Amino acid sequence: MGAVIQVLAFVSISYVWFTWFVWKRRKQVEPMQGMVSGMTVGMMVGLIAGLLFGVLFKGDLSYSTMLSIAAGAFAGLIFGIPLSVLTMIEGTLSGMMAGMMGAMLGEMVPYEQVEPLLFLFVMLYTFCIMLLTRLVGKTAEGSGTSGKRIGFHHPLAGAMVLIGVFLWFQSFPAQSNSTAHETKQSVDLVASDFFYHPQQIVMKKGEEVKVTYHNQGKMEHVVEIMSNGNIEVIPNAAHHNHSHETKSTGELHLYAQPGESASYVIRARAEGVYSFYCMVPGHKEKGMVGSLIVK
Ligand SMILES: [Cu+2]
Repeated sequence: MGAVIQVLAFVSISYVWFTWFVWKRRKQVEPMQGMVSGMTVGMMVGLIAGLLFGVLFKGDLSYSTMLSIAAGAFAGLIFGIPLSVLTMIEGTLSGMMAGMMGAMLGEMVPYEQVEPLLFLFVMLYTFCIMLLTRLVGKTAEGSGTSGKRIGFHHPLAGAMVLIGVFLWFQSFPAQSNSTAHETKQSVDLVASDFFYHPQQIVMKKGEEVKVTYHNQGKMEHVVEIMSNGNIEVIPNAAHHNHSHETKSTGELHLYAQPGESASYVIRARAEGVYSFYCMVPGHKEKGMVGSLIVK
């Protein structure tokens, strides 16, 4: 979630900066510029916050919508206060509407499409802020009160900022919904009535191994490794749901209904030969045993 915090920080800081920038020039800003700025700020903040909240609180659309509406409305309102009542109204309403839409987007868009969408919004936001800064700055300058040339006068400066945002987005870790850390080896263990295939699993001491157990039998089967505490399950590394996957319940215990699979990532602390077997009464005796060799 580091990326989310970075984006929120970037949006907040540039929002505060732009609000301050306009506030300092509130006497010279043309009403139309103020209105459009308020609308833009409310809308972009609402949209970006909405998208993020929609993703963060996926499944609870009313909650993410409330938060996003509040964020957008707040941004638009605060921005408008030094300018005019109309700007306040415009900013607040734009923020509310965009927050609502952003939250819906976050709720609906699949995870892998969130980042490109977020990138698009942040680029648009950055571009709008730069453009408005330039317009407001120019007007203020023209009226002569504020002689300082702040803003993006040189077209290259604007391009640099946009390239910066682009590069910054490239630095985000690629979103992956699968295992959090790299698993070196993976083993498929098939169970049927009444045997395991393979009957022997070989792994290296200290190495993480993802064991995926497929129950291809007509009955429920279990894989239980007798490790004497020498094998540990790496938490959160496994059981990410493919549609038919059930979670492992016990420590070294994988359970799956007929036709389903389950997986976990394990690591052995000590060399040795350990056995695994099916805990369903009678199955071990019928041949559901195997060995796990740790070298
Ligand atoms: Cu069994």
